[in-house]
Amino acid sequence: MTETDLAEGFRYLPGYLGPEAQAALVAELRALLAEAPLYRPTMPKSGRPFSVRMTNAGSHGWLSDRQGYRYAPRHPQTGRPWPAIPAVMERIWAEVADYPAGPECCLINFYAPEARMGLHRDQDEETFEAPVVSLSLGDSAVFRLGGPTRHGPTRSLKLHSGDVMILSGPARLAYHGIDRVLGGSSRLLPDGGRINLTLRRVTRPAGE
Ligand code: MD3
Ligand code: FE
Repeated sequence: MTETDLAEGFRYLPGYLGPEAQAALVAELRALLAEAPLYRPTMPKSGRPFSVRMTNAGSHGWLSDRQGYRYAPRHPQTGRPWPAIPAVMERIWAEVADYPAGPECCLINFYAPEARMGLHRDQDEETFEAPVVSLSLGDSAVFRLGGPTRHGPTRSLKLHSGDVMILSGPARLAYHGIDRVLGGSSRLLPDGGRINLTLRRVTRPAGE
């Protein structure tokens, strides 16, 4: 596989969200996390805990537990519906997604400095026609992007606070993960760590 194959459908927009908008979003996320607390998902079957803690906003929240991966309308611990997707995330989707329907899931991942995310694909959605759009906040991280198979070539990219990535077309089903977080690299979050917000369309819109 060539570099262009790896890159097809992958857009990287460094510094897309400026420092003031980042700080405003962090303030909004504090209130959101009070309503929908971060929890630690577990791996299907093994029940091994993730190192990343998660919560969601939107109509469809992505969950992992012993039963498997799925989307659900309510927080698994509080039983309450997920909060609304922050307006700035809806705005980013409208600006970059080039897709006729809105996002249904805003997965919020919190990485303490030791947390990682192993190589995987996002494939629990009904449609892959819509892109995945992600925003990084806080500490920088080493992101790994591969291709359509688990054992093919990969490249690595440092993600910084405010960076946006768009994965569409062939890249939508690419393997990817977070190798490590660079603790102390940002002062956006007073207690450190990294937040990633990932927007996904889950259901096929009418007409697709
Ligand atoms: C590349 N999150 O939640 S976001 C995930 O930084 C996830 O927390 C990582 O992978 C994080 O599933 C990476 C960027 C991302 C999201 C989806 C992708 C990259 C992707 C789908 C295909 C290829
Ligand atoms: Fe992913």
